[in-house]
Amino acid sequence: MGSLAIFPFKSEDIDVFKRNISEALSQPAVEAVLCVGYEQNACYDAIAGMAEHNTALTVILQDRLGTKRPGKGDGMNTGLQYFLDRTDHARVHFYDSDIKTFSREWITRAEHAADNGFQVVRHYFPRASTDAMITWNITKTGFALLWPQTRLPAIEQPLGGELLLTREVAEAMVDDARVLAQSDWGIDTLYTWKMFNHGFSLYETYREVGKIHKLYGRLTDIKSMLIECFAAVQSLQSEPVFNSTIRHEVEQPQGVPESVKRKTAYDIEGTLTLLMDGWTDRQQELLDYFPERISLPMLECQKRPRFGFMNEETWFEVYHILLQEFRADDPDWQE
Ligand code: GDX
Ligand code: MN
Repeated sequence: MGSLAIFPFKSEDIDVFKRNISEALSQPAVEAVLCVGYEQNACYDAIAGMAEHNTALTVILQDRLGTKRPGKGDGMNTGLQYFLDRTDHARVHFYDSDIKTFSREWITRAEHAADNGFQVVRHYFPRASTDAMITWNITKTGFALLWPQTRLPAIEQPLGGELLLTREVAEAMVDDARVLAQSDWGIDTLYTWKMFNHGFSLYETYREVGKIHKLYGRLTDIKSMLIECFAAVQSLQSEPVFNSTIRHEVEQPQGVPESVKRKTAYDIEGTLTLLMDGWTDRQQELLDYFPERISLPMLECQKRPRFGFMNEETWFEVYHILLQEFRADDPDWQE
């Protein structure tokens, strides 16, 4: 019995990562920690070195399971398969390895909710005002627009990598070919959607310390995440949702720490020029899919960056069009 804690990782700050592993190992419900690496790099070697001195810690490389870009999805699914095939733990936790505010308390709170009968526990947290833009603009928006009658859009953190699953939930995930195929950043969207559609009960804990983690430079750094998360929503759009509701409890948000209030999550000045640069003829033609009150200000971006016109209503309209027309593998659409 007991729990397995999994950290997917690529290349992270080794001190932060090691501290997180130690926190997880020190939590009484955790019997083992599994780190799933993208490749054998310096970070992998450092964690493998730590594992030599600790029998409860295992480090492996991710398998090629999916059909999309090999990314975090292959990492998480490799972890789930290990959990099911190689252990008999009752519960599995996932945590990002770069969280500076992580502690064993996160695990304790999730375990407590699972003790109360919840099958899935997700953590949500106060975010810097410019952080979690993909959560807000892509995933929550997509769920709200496609399944407004359900509780899917009410899930506070549908994209978070911090969650607990009981064994039956893990089994349902790897039994679904679409989930296994989603090897890229779209994995979190697929997990959330699938868990909801299966009717698994969900508890969301509020982590007041916030998720302080590695930040981005220009928004180009999350270009692939943006596209892959949108494409994941798009791939689900004609799927029926069987449940309008599930057992779902959400902790009330408490305070927001000063450190989170003051943080800027990316380089805004560096990002603005992206609106101006590199327009091709074809990209200009693709604007014909949109009404003029959208296409004209977008065209003007070549002379000066504009974005004030993109209010909530306009984004709603754009999102609808993108669901129909966007081609995730087309470089002009990506830009
Ligand atoms: N094994 C493996 N393979 N791990 C990966 C890979 C990969 O290809 N890519 C990233 N990771 C690890 C990474 O080392 C970290 O531990 C975690 O996955 C998340 O990656 P990070 O670069 O920190 O992404 P970010 O932007 O923090 O995104 C995470 O948080 C988002 C959020 O907070 O909303 C990630 O879990 C997203 O899915 C989530 O939406
Ligand atoms: Mn991160």
